[in-house]
Parts: sequence; structure tokens; C-alpha cells
Amino acid sequence: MQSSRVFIGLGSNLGDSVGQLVAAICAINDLEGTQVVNSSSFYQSKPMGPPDQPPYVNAVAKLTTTMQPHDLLRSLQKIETALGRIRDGERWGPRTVDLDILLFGEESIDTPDLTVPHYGMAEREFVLVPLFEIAPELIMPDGHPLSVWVSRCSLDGLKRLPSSNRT
Ligand code: ROI
Repeated sequence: MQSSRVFIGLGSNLGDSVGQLVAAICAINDLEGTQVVNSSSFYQSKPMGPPDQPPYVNAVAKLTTTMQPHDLLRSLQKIETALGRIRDGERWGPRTVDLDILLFGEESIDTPDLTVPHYGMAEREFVLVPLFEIAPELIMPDGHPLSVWVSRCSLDGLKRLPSSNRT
């Protein structure tokens, strides 16, 4: 079966954020037809959105999967729920774990529940820097190398956590 190379952005700012990201990476690796090939360091980042919320922990994982994009989306939403995420409708509020499909092979997807490449990537240093760590050779959807996107984003408030913090 055809397998696709996929990048997932992970974020958390409630509870044991590092533990939740580790658990999410394990759960993704357990999905049918899916392997986590590599994952980045964990980074502490300043909240984007309302500032009165705790700092985030962010990372990016690289997968191969035989799943279709919407099946993967639903599986990621189940993992978010299993790890305690409650969707209370607050836009850009704090969350126990957030799993976003950033890139899915070469596909462009524009449906009400899924936009790929992820619409906010270009401004999100907490996505671009961990992505660059594991895929420095990537060419982005506008044809520019990922390194150009990284050089254009603000690194303000982004701190790589030592690997001893990753249990
Ligand atoms: N801010 C940071 N720093 N990291 C995130 O993962 C994150 N996720 C979000 C919003 C609320 C946009 N802000 C974030 O969904």
C-alpha cells in the first residue's frame, strides 16, 4: 500500500506537558500502518494568542503512514481526547494536547475540518524550528527552502529543552 511522509506539530500547555507529548508520540506510533520515524527536541514557547496562559511545550514528529488524511485526522483527535483534551470552544485557549497535521506528502487539502499545509505554519517559530531540526532539507509549499521560512520568523521566547526533560 502507498505510504505517505507526514509531519505532525504537537503542543501542550496544561498539566504534564512533556509527559503528554511523549504519550502522544507513542500513541501515534501505535496507529495502524503508521510509524514515527523521527521526532524533534521539545521546545518551550511563548503562547501565541491570549497571553494570560502558561507557556507551551512544542515538538514536531515525522511519520510514514498508509492512512488517508481524514482518517489520520480522526485518529489524532481520538488521541487528543484520550489524553484529556476538552474542546470547550475557546479560540486559542490553553490545551492539554494539540496534534496538527502540518504536511501530508505533497498534498494540498482544503476542507472545512482540515487544511494542509497547515495554515499558520509560516508565522509559528514553535513549528518551524523543530521542523527544521528533523527536516532541514524541506522545500516549503511556496517553493522556498524551510531555512528561509525559519530565518523570517521571530525566535522570541523559544527555548530548546534539555533531553533530560523528556523522560
Ligand atoms: N502557542 C504556542 N506557543 N504553541 C502552541 O502549540 C500553540 N497552539 C495554539 C495557540 C493557541 C494558537 N497558541 C500556541 O493552538
